[in-house]
Amino acid sequence: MGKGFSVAVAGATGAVGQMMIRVLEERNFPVDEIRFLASERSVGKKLRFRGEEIPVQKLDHNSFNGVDIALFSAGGSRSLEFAPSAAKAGATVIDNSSAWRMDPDVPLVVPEVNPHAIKDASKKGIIANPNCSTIQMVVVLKPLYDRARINRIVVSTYQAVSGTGLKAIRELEDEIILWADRRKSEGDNWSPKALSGVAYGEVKGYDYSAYPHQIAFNCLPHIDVFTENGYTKEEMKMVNETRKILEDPDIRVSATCVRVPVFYGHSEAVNIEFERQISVDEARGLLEKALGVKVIDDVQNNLYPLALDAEDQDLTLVGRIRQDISNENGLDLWIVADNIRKGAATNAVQIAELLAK
Ligand code: NAP
Ligand code: 12T
Repeated sequence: MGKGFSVAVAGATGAVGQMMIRVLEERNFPVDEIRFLASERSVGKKLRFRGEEIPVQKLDHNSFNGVDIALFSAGGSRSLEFAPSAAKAGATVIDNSSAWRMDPDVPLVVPEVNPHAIKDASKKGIIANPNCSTIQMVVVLKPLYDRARINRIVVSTYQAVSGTGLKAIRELEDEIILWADRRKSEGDNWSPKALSGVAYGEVKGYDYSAYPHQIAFNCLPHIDVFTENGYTKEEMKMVNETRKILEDPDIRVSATCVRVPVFYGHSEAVNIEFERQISVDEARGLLEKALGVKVIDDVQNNLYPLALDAEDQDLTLVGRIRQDISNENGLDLWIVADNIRKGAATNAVQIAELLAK
């Protein structure tokens, strides 16, 4: 072997896996050998890496002999089943699912925030990548937390369909096309409500649906499954992961996670109550210097972070930085990032870069 690593990508054919492959190429990660793993359905497919066609293999317990770094994004149940095998074979797993994130022996890492946490990677051979919505929020919160501590966060998210995977991206596209086709064929008889109440599967003639309701022209306050306390799992990930990454179990967090008809880029309205007062100017100054953050905050010129501007780049955008008029220790922010890049693939490859050092 040369100076590089043997890397496996589990879930290589998916939305996140495909982006992991691109980010490994873009960042010139030192790869000597790469293995692409997915389900049986993908065996026979080939994926390109640095101009070379590489066949996809079926993910199984013997996939990891000789692998140094295994990037997992094949869903939580695959992570639970196969990450320990990868670790046993000597690989360090960087897992994108929620399966291992809250395990006390598994570091939960955002390289701009808590790179030191990877020191515990050897405990289980697994490092967890946080949830996309958590990553972009803590990248922005960290420099503010270091200055003024945080008592409480109230966050509402506006999450893109790409977070659910390739099937959901296609579903939003299909619903929009169906809407446009009907608009054309029905002319003035058209009502924009015409799609609502119609089971999407019935209209399409087949039944697959990524969501329990139409997502086009809609907002669904429902991401992942509901839990006993009335919050969804996605909302509780924001609570628990934020505390773990900032290493402060006392931060209070309340989240409402909403799916919106956007393809790429999660947006978040975040209200923060600090322990000490922090001015807007001070916060802006800290964020302008923060790693991985770009301040876009010029409302006179209609400039604020937008999902379409976050798409396909790695910075977390923050704007609408303002004093909370209801709380002297409060600030309000609008935070946007590409959920598939910084929210998943880029963060995972950055963790691999920490390991490589
Ligand atoms: P996706 O587009 O649906 O892709 C799923 C991938 O998993 C595909 O490569 C698929 O292979 C593979 N897979 C599914 N079942 C499998 C099986 N039984 N054995 C082996 N491989 C299997 O989904 P995605 O958006 O890329 O997300 C993948 C996972 O990443 C999610 O489940 C989630 O855990 C995680 N994720 C994390 C974040 C984050 O917040 N950090 C964001 C998004 C996703 P085939 O093509 O062969 O079916
Ligand atoms: N259900 O990594 O649907 O825990 O957008 C990320 C995204 C789970 C995760 C989503 C999800 C995760 C979603």
